[in-house]
Amino acid sequence: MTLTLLFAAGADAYEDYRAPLSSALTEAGLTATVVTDAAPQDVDYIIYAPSSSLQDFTPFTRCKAVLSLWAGVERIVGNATLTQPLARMVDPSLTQGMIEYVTGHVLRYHLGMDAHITARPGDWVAVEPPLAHERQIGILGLGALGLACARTLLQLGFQVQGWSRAAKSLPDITCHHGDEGLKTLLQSTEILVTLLPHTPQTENLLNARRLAQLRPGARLINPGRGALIDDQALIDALDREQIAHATLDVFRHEPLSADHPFWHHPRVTVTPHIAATTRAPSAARVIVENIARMEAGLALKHQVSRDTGY
Ligand code: NDP
Ligand code: OXD
Repeated sequence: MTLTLLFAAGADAYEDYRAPLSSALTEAGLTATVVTDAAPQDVDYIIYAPSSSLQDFTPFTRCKAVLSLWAGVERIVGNATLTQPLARMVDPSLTQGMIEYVTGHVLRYHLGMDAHITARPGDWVAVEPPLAHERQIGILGLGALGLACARTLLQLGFQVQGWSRAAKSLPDITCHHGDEGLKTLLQSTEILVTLLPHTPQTENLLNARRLAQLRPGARLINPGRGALIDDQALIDALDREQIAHATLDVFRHEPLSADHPFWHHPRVTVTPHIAATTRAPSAARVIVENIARMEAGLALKHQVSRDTGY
């Protein structure tokens, strides 16, 4: 049987994905046509991105699953017309990208690199950075990305604490959960990394009260989602130097408008949602593997829970 895969993730992305999907389908021994337009009742699987114009899933009566090219699914998970199973993206290249982004910015803070990059002639200020084992890193979110970053930072010698919804026990990582656990983590963290999904429970998680719990002079790296942090509370905390610096990759509204205070704040680095991108060659294999699993009667990998929203 020939499957019909509707690529509903935008025309530009389609050009990137056409060849990798075709190779992955051949490798998996699946016969399928990948189209950007089809009669909804003929579609077996939908490949999706939040930028898609497809918002009403009701007519896709035969569709067995919707496969997101994005890890974050906050813009689709609450769609009431989506009754099909939804899988989010977990992909080795995406994970590697996030490891590199987080490690790079942690090391920048850890080594105090900015002071040397911006030093003026004669600024001979020799501040010895601590070694990694003297530095406390806190990671909010211990999922596919948070845990991968935690493990890499551990390998570099950092002390790593993490926070998740469910209680966890992980080798060498001090694990916390719940409100008290979050407070404990924040109070001892020098560099905080936020890798949580945006859900009703995580929205504005880092509000004024919680930012004030951070160790004074802490640094913040947010490649998770903009809505995890109360923007004004962060600016206030930076102004008071409760937080020494923030590196922000994600924002409530993207692209971040040129007049947003984050662009202009001397202690904020803005990166334009580039922490980790889904790359077609590896993501196509992930998508096809999931289709093959469903066709073989196996459970979808990385299925999103409608209860938790991630
Ligand atoms: P996962 O679903 O694998 O992990 C999410 C983690 O967050 C889990 O550890 C989960 O806890 C924890 N969590 C969720 N809700 C809560 C809560 N209410 N309280 C405490 N912990 C909570 O996601 P990924 O690691 O794959 O991705 C994380 C996020 O990173 C994405 O949702 C997306 O927003 C962002 N992202 C950003 C990119 C960028 O380029 N900037 C690229 C890709 C992703 P538990 O383990 O108990 O379930
Ligand atoms: C994602 C992202 O969720 O790029 O995949 O932010």
